[in-house]
Amino acid sequence: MSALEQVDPDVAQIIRFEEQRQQQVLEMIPSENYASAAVMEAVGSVLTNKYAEGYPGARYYHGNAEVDRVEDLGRERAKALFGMDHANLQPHSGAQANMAVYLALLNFGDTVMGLQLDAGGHLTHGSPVNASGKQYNFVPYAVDRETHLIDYDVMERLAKEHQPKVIMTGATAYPRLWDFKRAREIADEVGAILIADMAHLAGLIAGGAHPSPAGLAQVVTSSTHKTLRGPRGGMILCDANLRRKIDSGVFPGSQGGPLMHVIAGKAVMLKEAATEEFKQYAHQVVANAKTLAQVLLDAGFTLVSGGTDNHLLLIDVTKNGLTGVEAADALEAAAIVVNFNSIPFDEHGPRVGGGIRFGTPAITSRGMGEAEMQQIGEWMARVLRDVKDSAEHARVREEVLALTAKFPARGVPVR
Ligand code: DSN
Repeated sequence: MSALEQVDPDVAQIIRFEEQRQQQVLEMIPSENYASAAVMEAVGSVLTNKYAEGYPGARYYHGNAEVDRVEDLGRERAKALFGMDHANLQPHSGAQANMAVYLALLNFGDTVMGLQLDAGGHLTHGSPVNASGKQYNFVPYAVDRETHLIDYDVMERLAKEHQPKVIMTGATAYPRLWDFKRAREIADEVGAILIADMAHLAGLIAGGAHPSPAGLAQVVTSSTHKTLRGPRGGMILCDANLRRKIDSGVFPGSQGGPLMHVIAGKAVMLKEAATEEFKQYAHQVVANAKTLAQVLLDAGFTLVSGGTDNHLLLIDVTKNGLTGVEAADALEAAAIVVNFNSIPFDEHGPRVGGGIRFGTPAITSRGMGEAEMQQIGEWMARVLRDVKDSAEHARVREEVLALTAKFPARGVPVR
C-alpha cells in the first residue's frame, strides 16, 4: 500500500480514477498533454520543502546550494533551446508570467495591444474581466471576418493610432502561423516592445515545427505544460537588456517563494525538449492536426480559418445547429474530450461558445499517427451528426476505448 493510500484513501482513489480516465479517453483539449514520469518524479520530490525567494546566488534564505544548481541548469537549458539571452523559470503559470511582464514594462493605465478574446486571445491579453484589462488600457486587434487570419495591416493602423507601449502576440485559440517578423516591424514603427506569448506553441517552436519569435520578440512568455509537455507552470525569456526588469516583475513584483520542485520538473522537460525524439513529436503533432482537419472538412464541417497550421482546430458548430457546449458534451460521452470555445465574431457568450476547440498534442504523445487521425475524425463526425443519439455515442465510446488501450498514455501509471 502506498503512503498516500495509507494516509488518505479518498484522495488516493480520486487520483487512481483520474489515471484511468486519462488512459481511457482521447484527450484532445489542445492545451493539455502528458508529462513524462521523469518530470513527475522531479515535481514530486523533496524540493517542495525549500524556500528560495530570490534568484540563484542572491537568495533571501540559506541552504540553497542544490536548488540554485537546478534553477541555473533549467535557465541555461531554456536559453539554449529557445535562443534567447535570459530565462526566468519562476512564474507559477503562463498567466502569472504575462502579469509579471506587464508589471515590469508598464505603468498602470498604459496602452497595450492584444488579440481579442473571441479571435483567440487569452484572458491576460486584456479581457475586461481580467486584471490585465482592468489595470492597463488594452486595444484589441482581431482577425479578418472572412479568412479568420490576423490582419497585420489593421494591427499596424491601430498601433499608429493608439501608440501602445507593448504589443502582445500569441493566442489560445488561433490555428494559423504567427508572423512575428511583421509584428516586430509594426512594434518598431511605434516604439513598442513586442511580446510573444508562445504558451500554445512552445513545443512546436522548440521542435522546429513553428517559426520562432527569438530575435524578433524582446520578451517571450509561456506556460510549460501544453505542447512543451512539462509540469504545470510558466516561464519568461527576454533580451539581455530587459533581464533585471523582468526578474523583478516576477520576484519581488508579483510572486514570493518559487516552486523549486516545479522548476526542477521544468529543467527535466527542457532536456527532453532538446532531443531528436521531441522534434519528431512536434512535427507529428502538426501532421496529425492537418490530417484531422482534412477528414473533418471532407465530412462537411466548417473549420475556423478553413484548417490549421499548428496543433489545434476549431469547428464552427453553429453551422451544424449546435452550441459549443452541446457538441463538447456529446463528444465527452463518446470519450473524446474537447472544450467548447468562442469563435471569431461569436454571438454566444464564452460560457456556451459557438465552437469546439481541440488538438493533437496529447494523442500524438501517446504515439498516434495519421491512421488514427482518420479514425478519430470519423468518430467525431458520427457523434456530432446527432448530439442526442446516446446509443451511437456509447458505440463510439467502446471503439475509442479499444483504440486507447493500444496506446499507453505517457507517464500515466498502469495499475
Ligand atoms: N486555459 C489555457 C488554454 O486552455 O488554452 C490558456 O491559459
